[in-house]
Amino acid sequence: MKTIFSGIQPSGDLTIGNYFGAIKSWLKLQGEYNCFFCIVDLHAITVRQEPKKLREKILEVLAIYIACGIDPEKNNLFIQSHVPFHSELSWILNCYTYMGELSRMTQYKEKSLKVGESIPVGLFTYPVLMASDILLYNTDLVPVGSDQKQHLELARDIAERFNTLYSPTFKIPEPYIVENSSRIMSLQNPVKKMSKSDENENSYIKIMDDENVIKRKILKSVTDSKGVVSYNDDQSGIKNLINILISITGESVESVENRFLGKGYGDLKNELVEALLSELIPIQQKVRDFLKNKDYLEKVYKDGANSASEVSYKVLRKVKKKIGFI
Ligand code: AQP
Repeated sequence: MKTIFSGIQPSGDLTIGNYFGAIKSWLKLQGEYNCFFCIVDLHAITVRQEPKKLREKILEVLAIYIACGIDPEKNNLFIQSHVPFHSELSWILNCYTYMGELSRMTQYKEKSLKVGESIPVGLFTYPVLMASDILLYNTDLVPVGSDQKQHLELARDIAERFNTLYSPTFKIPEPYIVENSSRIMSLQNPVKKMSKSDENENSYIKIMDDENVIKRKILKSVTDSKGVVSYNDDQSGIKNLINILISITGESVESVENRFLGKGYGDLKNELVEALLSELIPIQQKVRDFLKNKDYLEKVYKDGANSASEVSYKVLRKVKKKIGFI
């Protein structure tokens, strides 16, 4: 079985972007791949987090993974900071990565603009930690959206550099393009990715948003003045709403366009609200139930950390030996 590594930052409330873009596509991978699905808390602290909220969000993300159908018996679910080898390998690989390479990372350029003058070094070296996450598990495939492609390229470069300097040590990971997984855009600015840290609450829908909030946010979403339900780049708001709808129903774009011939945006929005509610409400109930069962969640993340440690320890030990540590 090939190995897949992926993770989500508990840096806020997960959105339907995380759900349709990551978690839902993971469901198709379980059973067919050896999957490591991580809650990347070390990444989350590259921007300031409130400790109490972070603690809550870490458990909530775990509960969301399981409630969405990611089976802890079939996959490896763990919390990144529980496996200290991530930080350890990250330090080592920092010494094999160049300032120039990290300065070119688009996500760093964008995120550093948001934090003002005092830019945490962690934000700059974030891609090295991500490379460590991936390389520690002999990962074959990494599901990546377009925004993470550059980071994966860097992970490959670092691994190849290390392998050339010493001898083959790291497996070189490949990107895994998940079929029919779509990029969900902001509801207020549909040319921008939907993001949980967006300042405008109306731009995203949280997996845990309640019924009225989901309804309000969809009804308020930005559209255009054309008045025709059509899937094209000039109508990015409508395109985004159709993408969300078909991510739930599996219907084709053409079929949606045909069904809405002669109908208005209000009809599309109302149907989308219904579809979202029927998708999210059962998940929300399960999340609440799992969050009441802290013992179960603790068992899942402890078991996950143990088996992740077994694999990653061996890779790290090999690295240390190669570079001359005793
Ligand atoms: N809008 C999206 N559409 C499709 N996929 C998305 N993902 C996130 N947003 C969308 C996918 O979720 C996984 C990891 O998410 P993350 O939270 O670790 O990082 P992120 O991509 O930076 O997400 P956010 O919401 O924008 O986080 P913040 O605001 O904290 O930086 C990835 O698989 C990603 O593709």
